Amino acid sequence: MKYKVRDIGLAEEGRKKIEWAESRMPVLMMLREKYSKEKPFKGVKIGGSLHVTKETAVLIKTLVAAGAEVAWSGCNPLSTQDDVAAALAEEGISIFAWHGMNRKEFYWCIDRVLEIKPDLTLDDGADLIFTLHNKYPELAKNVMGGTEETTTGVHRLKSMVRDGKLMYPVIAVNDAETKWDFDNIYGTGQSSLDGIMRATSILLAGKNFVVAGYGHCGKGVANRARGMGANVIVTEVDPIKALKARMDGFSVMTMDEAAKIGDIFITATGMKDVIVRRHFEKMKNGAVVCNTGHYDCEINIQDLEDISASKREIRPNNEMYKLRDGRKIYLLAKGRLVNLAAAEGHPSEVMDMSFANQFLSLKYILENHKKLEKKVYEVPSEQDQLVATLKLKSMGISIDSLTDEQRKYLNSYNEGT
Ligand code: ARJ
Repeated sequence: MKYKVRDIGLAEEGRKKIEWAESRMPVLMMLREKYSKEKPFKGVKIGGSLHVTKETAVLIKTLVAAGAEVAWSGCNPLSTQDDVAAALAEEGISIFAWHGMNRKEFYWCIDRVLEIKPDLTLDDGADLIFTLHNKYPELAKNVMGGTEETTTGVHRLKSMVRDGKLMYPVIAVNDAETKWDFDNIYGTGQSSLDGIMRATSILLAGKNFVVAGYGHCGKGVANRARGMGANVIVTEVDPIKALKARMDGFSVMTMDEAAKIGDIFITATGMKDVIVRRHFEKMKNGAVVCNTGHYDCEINIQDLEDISASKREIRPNNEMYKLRDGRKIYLLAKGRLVNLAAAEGHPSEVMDMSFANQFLSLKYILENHKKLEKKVYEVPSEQDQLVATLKLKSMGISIDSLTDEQRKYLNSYNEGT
């Protein structure tokens, strides 16, 4: 089976979305221009599991232009853009992804990707790597290496390394400065609000906007929500992050306190059970609850179901839960990451850098895998510098450079006060 998508007839719409993304991903297009000639991935099979969006399509097309054979599945049952998947299928990409798949179908798609016996893997959330290791260990032995897109996936892989389970080297693309300091902050900030506004169409100004988690993603969401005029409240378990949130001017309190006053709740922690039954029981009538973390474990939906008399979809990606006491709580995107399930994910401009890091990290593994160990690596620092330099160039921005004298000073210790 070459591909399985929702409707191949959506391909034309998908092609237009991809064309739009290509116009806003100049760094990846520069890499495509350069490497479509050199074809470093000629004869190389790449298995990918990453949200099927217009931006991911630009990455896939760039890998194929550079010579790779690619097979792909989504990395979340609700994040696939069906028209983009159709466009990729029509271009001959082996893609297995559609919006609204169930868990069984999700892993069926990953199994199809692994049928190409990949030389390199590309993951977002480590579900493909984990399946490869657990279900097809004989395949994992032949993989040169892989990459991981997101914080949650990197944590999962480092746990595998700790237990001696990782069978090949993986580069943590998430930890590239030109990924987390832009994608996680500005991307998650804007796209999460985008998802909330598409699913609710509510005014953010003046609302009590509760952000659980003040890591890179939570910080981005809190700042963008403040920019829209919301009264932002942060909850945390880490005293340093909580202090940072307070010094950044946000109210900080426990979720038990925030539950009583919040109008909109978003989780960005990577942790399970952040919003549970006792919080729902305190919430105001009409509260909106959503998540922007990678997995759908942060909001305990079973707890919400247990105290509800009924539920029905009131708007796309927006379910109205009617509680037994008459209050209504609105759950967005079934608790899955709201930015990709109810909107289109981060804007192309930040994914440009994240995916340039994906491309260059895969190329680095291809060229260096023989000397890499079975552990999680940072991206090479010169790669981070290169991605930032190319991005600035695409923006028409020039910066200063150190003189020889300054370089000497940088490495000296003789000159003091
Ligand atoms: C593809 C996206 C997009 C998008 O880089 C982000 C991250 O860390 C993942 C967590 O699952 C999602 C990923 N991401 C955000 N926006 N991937 N296309 N437009």
